[in-house]
Amino acid sequence: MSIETTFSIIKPNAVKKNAIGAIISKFEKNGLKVAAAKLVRLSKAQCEEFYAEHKARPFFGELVSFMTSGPVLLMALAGENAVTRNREIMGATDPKKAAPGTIRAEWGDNVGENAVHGSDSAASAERELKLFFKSDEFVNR
Ligand code: FUP
Repeated sequence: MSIETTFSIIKPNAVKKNAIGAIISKFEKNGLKVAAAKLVRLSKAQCEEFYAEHKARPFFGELVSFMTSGPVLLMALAGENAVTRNREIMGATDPKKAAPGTIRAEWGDNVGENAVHGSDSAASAERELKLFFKSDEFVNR
């Protein structure tokens, strides 16, 4: 067991549903703490860089347009095995396949508008956190 920090986004559809509090509560009840957070509207360039690995996928354009369609909450989440734990709390990418009680089962609309993003590995978490947060924006608590 080790304390990790992972990167999370509450996506535009979940922000529109006014579910920020309920989603953060889910993280907190499951052992993760918010270590940094900001509510922003991402630019097209920021989204394209963030999702660069999906550039060739057929859904890339739609993904970028969805992620820039409204404000998102960017967060650093800290806790034991935070990367894996966050993925468990989020549920499967496709909300229809997400286990009951997971965030995507509750607030996801479809495979694209799936309420939250979470880093898929420690290396991704490091890259993604660096894209959006400066080192002095993290709080140890
Ligand atoms: P995840 O790591 O669970 O977010 O899933 P992926 O890395 O496979 O996908 C990244 C994002 O691409 C998803 F959050 C939503 C989008 N996506 C689609 O829009 N359609 C798909 O068929 C697969 C993914």
